[in-house]
Amino acid sequence: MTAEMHLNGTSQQFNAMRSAWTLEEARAIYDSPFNDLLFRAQTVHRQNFEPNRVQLSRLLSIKTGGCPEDCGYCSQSSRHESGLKASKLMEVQRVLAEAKKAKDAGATRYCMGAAWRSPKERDMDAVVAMIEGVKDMGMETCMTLGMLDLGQAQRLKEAGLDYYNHNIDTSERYYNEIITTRTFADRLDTLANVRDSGIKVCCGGIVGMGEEKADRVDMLVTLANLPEHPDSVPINMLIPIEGTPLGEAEPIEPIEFVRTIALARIMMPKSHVRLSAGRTAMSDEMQALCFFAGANSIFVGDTLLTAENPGEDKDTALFRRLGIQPMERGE
Ligand code: SAM
Ligand code: DTB
Ligand code: SF4
Repeated sequence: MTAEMHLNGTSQQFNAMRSAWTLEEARAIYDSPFNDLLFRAQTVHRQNFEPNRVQLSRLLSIKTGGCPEDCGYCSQSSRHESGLKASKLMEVQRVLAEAKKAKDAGATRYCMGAAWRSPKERDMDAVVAMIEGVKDMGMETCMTLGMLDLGQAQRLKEAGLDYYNHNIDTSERYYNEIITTRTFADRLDTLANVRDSGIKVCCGGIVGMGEEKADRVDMLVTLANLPEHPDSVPINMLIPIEGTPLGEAEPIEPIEFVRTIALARIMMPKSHVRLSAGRTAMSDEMQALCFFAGANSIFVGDTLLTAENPGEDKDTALFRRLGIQPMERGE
């Protein structure tokens, strides 16, 4: 089906929860005239969400650096010379004190990330206590701890975990250029374990890693064709980190980035599309276009896991200028 036919289609067509997208269809949408693409993405967005509401998530690195994996973009891999100091798993009480600050600043979801290949048995009690503590504060909980087997996913679910973040990062074709220590299939296995345990899936990727347009489209088609659309789809713009293999990567052209957001919105109409890493390098106008293209979630706070984020003052000012309000919990 062509992009034009879609544009002339009924709202039913716009809104359909599809999970059998072809690469050709997706490519035609991605390549359609920018105004048509944005109009369509905004239409889908309005059919499924309050158009002027954006969900706020806060990240905390609960275990930083020293990671055995070799992800080419990451400051936390022990294989790169990024200069980052590795630290042990944070104490539960410290994590909860940080979570309280995030809640007071308006975050509705608290995402805790660890630089692990996968969690070790000895760490599970602490991780469970973190989930329980953050839930007791009334925030949604999210964790990103690397690969999970089904038993681990079930244990996190029993602790009350709402979301698990595990990204496919790029297309299957380009994947081996970026990561060699875990496969694309490993990632899909973890996503299946998370889904089967009843935890909601947060899964997206990174753009601006030297991939081609076809890889961006392919990555989104993989996400949109999962057995269920991920509840959250983080789209990260590469933050080039000195000392990593991608430290000198050419920045992505902003219009291409906005097209990626729009395609995610169109193919996964009910998912929260998160304008994720890389906002410090974006103009206000680029972020505004991303919101218009259907992004409706961001990370708030001065830091992501290890890299910079715009911070509360800048985001409050941007939201005021754009007339955007934070989403309530569960919206
Ligand atoms: N270690 C866990 C894992 O990889 O599964 C969780 C943390 S990892 C840092 C979470 C995600 O952050 C990565 O999959 C990647 O998509 C994103 N990310 C990491 N470094 C980034 C960078 N420099 N720029 C943009 N996104 C990045
Ligand atoms: C995701 O897709 N992006 C977040 C979160 N999931 C864990 C992480 C972004 C990390 C950016 C680089 C850093 O802070 O080191
Ligand atoms: Fe480790 Fe995650 Fe960084 Fe990969 S992205 S090196 S798994 S912390």
